Amino acid sequence: MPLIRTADAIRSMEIRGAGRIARAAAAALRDHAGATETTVKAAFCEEMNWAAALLRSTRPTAVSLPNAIHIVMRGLEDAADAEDARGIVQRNADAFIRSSEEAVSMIATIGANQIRDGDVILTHCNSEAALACIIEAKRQGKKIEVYATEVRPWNQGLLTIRVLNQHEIPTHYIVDSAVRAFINDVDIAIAGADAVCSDGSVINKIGTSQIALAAHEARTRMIVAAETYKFAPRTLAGHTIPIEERPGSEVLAEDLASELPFVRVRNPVFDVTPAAYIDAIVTETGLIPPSYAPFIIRDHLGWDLSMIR
Ligand code: RI2
Repeated sequence: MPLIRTADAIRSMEIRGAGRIARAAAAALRDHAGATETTVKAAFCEEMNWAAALLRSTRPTAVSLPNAIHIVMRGLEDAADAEDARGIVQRNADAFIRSSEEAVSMIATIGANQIRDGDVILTHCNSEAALACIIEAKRQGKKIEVYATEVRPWNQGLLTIRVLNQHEIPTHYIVDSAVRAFINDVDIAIAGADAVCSDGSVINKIGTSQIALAAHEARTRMIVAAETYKFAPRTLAGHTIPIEERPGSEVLAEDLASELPFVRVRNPVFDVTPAAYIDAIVTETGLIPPSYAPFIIRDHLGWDLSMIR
């Protein structure tokens, strides 16, 4: 898919999910590098930096996106010439896409160990990483049931229940506001992540923090499935992650909204779950307590921490 088309698809959520947008951005950079014909290194780098900035601007919250772009663009400035730079981008992108897919498989194996035979699981939104754990538990022969939320306003829960049904996993489909009513029937809640901050807090689909609160009150385990490239290096320096707010028309039809001039729709897409409400994070490097987040950033993201601005 060409660069501008990929950027539009990420912005409009035609391509969505923190992992999927990261892989789509990496593929777009790789293909753009191939399509950029200049033989002048400086012009090539300028074009790629423009492409990277365009992709970075599409969605502000999922750290997977800037991290993937950073990984793909790494080493570009040190290239001998334009051809060398092109090869660096293409190899980095392919390696990132491969490692991102392998990370989901590792997370599936590690996360499935947290699910016991007979467990009732609650999941929210449509997370490839969280679903991989559930599907692997089923593949291992564990008898499991799932509660899946609807996920207003985009209804990503519909994608989730299709996947669960395809794997013949008995599933209860519930509206978002029914979580507390069912939380005592649940043994473990599993969510994905758009970003993990250095203090171990997790940014994920709006509603995740309410689920974590309900789980905490009911003494139900809450775990998060997140690849290491979803950890946010700049949060080590105290930076916060902007929470995307999408148009009110996604929540309330414009004709109805126009009849209600005193009503303003708020539509934040993500929320922050404090580390205290998360029991563990499943990464491809192992199961970690949220307090281990800074070490993931230091040891697995390849950032020069002294350069963080
Ligand atoms: P994976 C999604 O964001 C959801 O918040 C989901 O939990 C998260 O990305 C992680 O998804 P959106 O794009 O990378 O639906 O695990 O706003 O698939």
